[in-house]
Amino acid sequence: MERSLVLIKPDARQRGLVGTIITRLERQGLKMVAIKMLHLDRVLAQQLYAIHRDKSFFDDLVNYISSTPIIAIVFAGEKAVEVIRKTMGATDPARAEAGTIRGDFGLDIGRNSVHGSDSVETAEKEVKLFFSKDEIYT
Ligand code: DAT
Ligand code: MG
Repeated sequence: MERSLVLIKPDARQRGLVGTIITRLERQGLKMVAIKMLHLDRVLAQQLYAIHRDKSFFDDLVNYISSTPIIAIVFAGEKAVEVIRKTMGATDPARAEAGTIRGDFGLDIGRNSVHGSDSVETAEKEVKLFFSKDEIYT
């Protein structure tokens, strides 16, 4: 079964959107197999976003995701990575379609409410960054 990491970012957690976002993902048939709330340290934030190291927005991104606690979730299901990316919508909420999480709740390209792994390979790496084996249920 495919797995993927979802993060509910500070803007969404602060506005009380955790339940709504989880519900939208569960409605797609995805099963939650791990969940925790955590305040990311900068080292983990930099690892998560290592691919963006050279981008102009990297520091803002790391500062933002480690600013206040977030919710980390592992979802499992058929084509979980793709289903989550579709349910999230485009990176920039201004371009994300209505009915997607980012389209409906995202504030701007930085504060876009959710993170979802972008490929099956990335997903496995990201799941391991956030969860130990015994924290994930089958
Ligand atoms: P996604 O989160 O859709 O996978 P990404 O991997 O390209 O998008 O970028 C990671 C995060 O970085 C994204 O959720 C928000 C931020 N970001 C991306 N492009 C940005 C930009 N041009 N300016 C500011 N922040 C940006
Ligand atoms: Mg990405």
